[in-house]
Amino acid sequence: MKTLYVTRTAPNPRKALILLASKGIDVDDMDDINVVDIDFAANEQMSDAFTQMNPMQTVPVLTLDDGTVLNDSQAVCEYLDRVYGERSVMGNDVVQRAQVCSMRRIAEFEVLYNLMLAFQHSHPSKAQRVEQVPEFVTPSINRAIKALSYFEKALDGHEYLVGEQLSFADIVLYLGLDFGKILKVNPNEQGENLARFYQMMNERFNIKKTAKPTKNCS
Ligand SMILES: N[C@@H](CCC(=O)N[C@@H](CS)C(=O)NCC(=O)O)C(=O)O
Repeated sequence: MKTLYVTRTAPNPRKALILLASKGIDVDDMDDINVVDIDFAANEQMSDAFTQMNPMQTVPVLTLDDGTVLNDSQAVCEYLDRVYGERSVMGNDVVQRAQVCSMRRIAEFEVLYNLMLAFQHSHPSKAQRVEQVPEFVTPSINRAIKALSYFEKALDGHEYLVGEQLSFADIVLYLGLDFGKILKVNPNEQGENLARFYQMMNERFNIKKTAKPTKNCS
């Protein structure tokens, strides 16, 4: 049995959950993947057992039947994309794959990661994890907002970032926009194309859609 370790509210594990959802797969209904929810509030990612498996103390992690440990969201998503579902969200041909890769990396490094850094340098819950530099917060948020203007233009006249179908680049951009809300970056105020894109993606992939199923007590 494979095991997928996630925290369902955090952007990097959400990539894996949304990727599967975009293929019509409910992670909690998979026959060969067991899902383990890691509680950040209880610092479960710092436990000895988890640290032994992933010394980076981050989620997502996917462990395979032969004991292989994939401890990075890109690796986990590449694996899930190839093994499950019919259509790849990483691109259907060589050029599309390259385009998805390019858009995904810009969304990741310029938008999502700058916002994550701003969060890590400002939120009390992360004080244990990083040496917080408050001066870093505003420039990081501003850098993310500046990069969003690139995507506002890219989405002009287009539903998705690459081609006519949803790709992994869209998923990462959506997660950047959604995470920005924590830092008071309103996804609906970054341009009309981004607002439309955010609403479309949020309808399909908001946090509730991939939430932990509640136990049936009957
Ligand atoms: N490069 C890693 C980064 C993963 C990462 O930073 N995950 C965050 C959640 S989005 C985490 O696990 N943080 C643990 C913590 O803040 O203690 C990846 O993309 O998988």
